Amino acid sequence: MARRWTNTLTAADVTPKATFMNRRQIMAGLGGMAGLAGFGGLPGPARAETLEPNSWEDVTNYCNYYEFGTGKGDPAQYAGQLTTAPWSVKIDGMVERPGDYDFQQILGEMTLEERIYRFRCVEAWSMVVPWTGFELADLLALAGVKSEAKYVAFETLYRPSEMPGTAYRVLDWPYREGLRLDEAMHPLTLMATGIFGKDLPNQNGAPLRLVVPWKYGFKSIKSIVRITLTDKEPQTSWNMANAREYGFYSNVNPEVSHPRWSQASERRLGGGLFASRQDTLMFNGYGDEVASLYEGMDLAKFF
Ligand SMILES: Nc1nc2c(c(=O)[nH]1)N[C@H]1C(S)=C(S)[C@@H](COP(=O)(O)O)O[C@H]1N2
Ligand SMILES: [Mo]
Repeated sequence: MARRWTNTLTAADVTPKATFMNRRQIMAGLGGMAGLAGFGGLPGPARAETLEPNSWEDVTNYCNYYEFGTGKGDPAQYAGQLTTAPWSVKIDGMVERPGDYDFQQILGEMTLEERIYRFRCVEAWSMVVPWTGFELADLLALAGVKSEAKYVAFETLYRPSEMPGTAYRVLDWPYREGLRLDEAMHPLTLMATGIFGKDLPNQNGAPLRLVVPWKYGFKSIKSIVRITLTDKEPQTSWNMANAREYGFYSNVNPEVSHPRWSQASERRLGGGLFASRQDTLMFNGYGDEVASLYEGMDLAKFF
């Protein structure tokens, strides 16, 4: 197998271990992990309530991945044909060490953690998923972010031969997403490589996808092949498709309605007939951690 890794990095080029450890210890301290052995730092609402994960069946059968069709069951049915090895991620733009980073080699450089996050989709449903992954900040440190970079743009693989849904122009392929650099560097922002302690199933975005727990689900772009550091706000697929309905920030906000539906409450998936509707929390419950990122911004305007 051809290695596409073009850098000659040593551990010393990556975020120093002491820095990792500090952050890990801080997260663990905040998490107060009583009774949740097996899972690493448990940021956000996990420390205030026991988040009971959804079932494997819910998480892997009720998906959004339009490259395989727009039905919630389509990804589970069609994503199996996607080839995910070898896999490389191009990191380019305003970075010190641009290149094609081999996924397996990235994995070897990263500290893997397990975290339970409440995951919120825009169509007023939510799930709780135990993710495995590493902090996006650590991957960005590998490439070395230049000081002029202000945003991070992401792209999903576009491979029509294995992605039947791309025959339909429901979105402008490849699927694109973006974050402001401070959002990308936030310790809650995860590059997920697994769920329930197993590798990510294709329908959930193998081999690596973003998870930004305080934002609506569509920010969590799947099967990433390119990460570009830039000084301009990146274009995003849903904003390109319908700018009135989907903004760049996409923070979970019960006070700002989607033009076609309220965002004030959500249905927790998997609860069957008696699934409780619950009030949606500002920033999906992660406000203590992330509200400061948006201080002074009008969140009705920057939705
Ligand atoms: N490439 C790509 N990424 C994507 C999507 C998609 O259609 N294509 N859908 C998004 C949406 S709308 C949601 S809600 C989440 C769903 O993630 P899940 O299927 O793992 O729950 O993936 C997001 N990432
Ligand atoms: Mo979504």
